[in-house]
Amino acid sequence: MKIFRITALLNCLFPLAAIAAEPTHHVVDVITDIDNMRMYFEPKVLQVKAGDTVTWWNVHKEDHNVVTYPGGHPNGSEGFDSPFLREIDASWSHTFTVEGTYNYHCIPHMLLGMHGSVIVGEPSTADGFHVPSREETMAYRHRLVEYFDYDELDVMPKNVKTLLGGSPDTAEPAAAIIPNQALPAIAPVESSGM
Ligand SMILES: [Cu+2]
Repeated sequence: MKIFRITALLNCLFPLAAIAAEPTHHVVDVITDIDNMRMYFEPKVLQVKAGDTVTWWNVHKEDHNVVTYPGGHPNGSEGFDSPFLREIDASWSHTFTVEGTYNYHCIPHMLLGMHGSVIVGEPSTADGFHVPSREETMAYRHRLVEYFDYDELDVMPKNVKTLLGGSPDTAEPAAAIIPNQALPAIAPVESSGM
C-alpha cells in the first residue's frame, strides 16, 4: 500500500498538519442579557473549516433559534434552520460541509440585532451566495409576519416598536410588517432611557 506509506510518512513529518485536518467542534454561546436588553451570539463571527461542527448553546432560559437568511448561505448549501432552544443548556448542532459564508439570525430577536456568521474556509464572494426562489423568499417572509404579530409587538420594548414604525405608547401594529413591503433599516438602539 504505497499510498498508505506516503500518508504515514507525511504524518510523521507534519504531525500538526495531520491534527489540524481533524474535524473540530466549536461552540457559540447564545446569550440573553435582559438587564441591558441585549441578545447576542458569542462569538458573533466564527471561522471554521469544512467538516467542522458548530453547537449553539443556550446559556440562559429564553427562546432563541438560528436560521440562515434565504440568501445568506453559499451556493450549493442548504443553510440551516434550528428548532427553538428554550431551556438553559439546550443546544443544537450543525456540521458544515460546503465552504463559504453563512449569515444567520434568531427570528424572535432579529430586531435586537441578534445576528451571526459562520465562515467555512474562505468567505463567499458577493456572487457566491444561494439565490433564493420566490417560494423560499415568501416562506421566510411569512414566518416573520407570523412571528411578529400584534401580540408580540405588544410586549416588545418601546424602542423596537418605534423602529418598526409603530407608536411606542400603543400596541399599534407596525406598518412595516406587512407582506410585500421592505423591512425598514434598523438604526442603532438608543441605550438611554431604558
Ligand atoms: Cu434570540
